[in-house]
Amino acid sequence: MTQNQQILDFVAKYQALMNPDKVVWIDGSKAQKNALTEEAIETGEVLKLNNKLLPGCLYHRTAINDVARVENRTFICSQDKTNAGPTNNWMDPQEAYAKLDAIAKDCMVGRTMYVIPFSMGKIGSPFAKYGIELTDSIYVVLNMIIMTRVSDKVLDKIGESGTFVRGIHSKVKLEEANRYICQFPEDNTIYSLNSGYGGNVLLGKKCFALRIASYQGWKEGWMAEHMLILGIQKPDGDTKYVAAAFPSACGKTNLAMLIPPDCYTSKGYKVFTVGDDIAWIRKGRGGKLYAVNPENGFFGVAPGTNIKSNPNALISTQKNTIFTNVLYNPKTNTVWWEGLDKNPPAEAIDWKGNPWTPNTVDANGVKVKGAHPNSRFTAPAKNCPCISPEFESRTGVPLTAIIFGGRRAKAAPLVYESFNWKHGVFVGAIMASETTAAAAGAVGVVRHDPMAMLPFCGYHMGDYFQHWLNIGAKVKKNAPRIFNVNWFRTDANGNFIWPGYGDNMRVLDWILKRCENAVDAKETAIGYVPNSADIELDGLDFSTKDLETILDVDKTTWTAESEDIEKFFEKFGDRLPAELKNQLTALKRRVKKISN
Ligand code: OXD
Ligand code: MN
Repeated sequence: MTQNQQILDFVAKYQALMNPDKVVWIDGSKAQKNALTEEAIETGEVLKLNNKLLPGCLYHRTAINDVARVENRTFICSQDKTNAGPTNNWMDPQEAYAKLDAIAKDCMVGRTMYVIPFSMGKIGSPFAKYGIELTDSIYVVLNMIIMTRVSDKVLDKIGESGTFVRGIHSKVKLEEANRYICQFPEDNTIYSLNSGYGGNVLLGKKCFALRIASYQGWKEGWMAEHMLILGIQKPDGDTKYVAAAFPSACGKTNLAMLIPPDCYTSKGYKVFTVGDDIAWIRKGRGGKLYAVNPENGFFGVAPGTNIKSNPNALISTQKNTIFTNVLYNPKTNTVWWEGLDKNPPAEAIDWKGNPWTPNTVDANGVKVKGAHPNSRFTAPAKNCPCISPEFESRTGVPLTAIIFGGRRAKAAPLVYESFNWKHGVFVGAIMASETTAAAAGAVGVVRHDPMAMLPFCGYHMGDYFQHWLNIGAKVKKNAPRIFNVNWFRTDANGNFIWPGYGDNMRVLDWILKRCENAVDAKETAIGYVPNSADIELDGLDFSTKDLETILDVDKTTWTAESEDIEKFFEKFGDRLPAELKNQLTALKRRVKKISN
């Protein structure tokens, strides 16, 4: 397959350690993919779904102890502990390699080792970065073929540059106690053992395109971010691009694929999806920031996805898609999940493989979910009806705005704009959000999640903040404007106040108008907040008064918030940029002046 000695040495080293019966090089061809699919169907690793209703679609269940990213078992293995920073788990690289090698020894006996050459970003484009993942899972191979650009051409490209990210994955025995997701940023290496869940094992995604790439970007002067990218085409045909960072399972896929309300579509507005999870951003033509989506598919959360909430995502999953941990309907040989529709199958098999009916309850009488809350679809990006014509762009799309957003029942207003780039970096750094099922652990707990990168930043987060400030200084007046949104404010009964989904277009519209200096705003302690009359409410049963309740900036809440930020910032010690300390002091001063 290749004469590149570095690649051959890498494969040989882990072949010798893990001792597979066979080594298969993945070439990206249809014929090989089909043969592997047939093999996985035969062994039961995947199930072929109804070819009429879901052509080319497969179903898979992971082990029940292995359904989400495991942040407490994820490590940044930098030579110097302080370089991993206070927000990452750290392991000494020598110790980590020794520990992982011991676990991996002979783990592929009786198995095949697949060698996957893949590209993050369009092969040969200025943004592209290459990797090789070794794995003993056909499920991983089939997912990687959807999520990245898998091709033997990558081997030639690596030959030219000589550098690639080394990914080693084995299911080993799927033991929780020996599950490790280790990143070695200084070695361009990822080592993932004892898991079969996407976020831990599709090494191109979180491990490479965020953890390793954020480190590469820091060293090379660009950024790898946990952001969707979308384009809004206005009636005059001009398209503006926006990137938005939200923590996992907070609606990035829904926002990326939104369908605007009638009052916009009737005027000719259209939304195009460039990416739903990861953006690589760098300075380009005209001194502006440009973004690409380095992925080739969507690894989306299934529950809650339906023909109303996100028709584009649902349509994307109707062919050549892999469903993981959703409910299986044996009668129709199809799948179902909570929130798909109001017609669950009368008898089915739940995500754990147990018989299920809509009335199944557990020992405590609580209804059993058919699909795991973090069940997923892996769908090719090209299936998406609103995929952007710029999806394959080699140079990316110019960013007009960057949006940060968390899931906050209180505190953050529906939308506000930062005063400038430096303040915008502060706004990103103080992001907090309620935890979701995308990561193992408690759900609904508010935690600080700067720029939605808490689980994904491959180096010291204080240095990461400084990197953001440096990038702003590089693009100066051409910097995108920075905003914060919160779709998740709740009323006294815990119900969401803002309708969200397609109606978020109304907020994006305000954001674009701000970027064009076409609308005024109220200067508040935390930033510029819309005048309620400037958010389009046409066609919505939502009064200006309702809007005001979610645009308020409350003194007591923000006083508590500032104290909490201060505590969080203390973690970073002297690696917290002075600029952010000054921003906090200024925020506190402004909050004090809020009149009740
Ligand atoms: C994801 C995640 O899968 O953030 O995108 O967990
Ligand atoms: Mn994500």
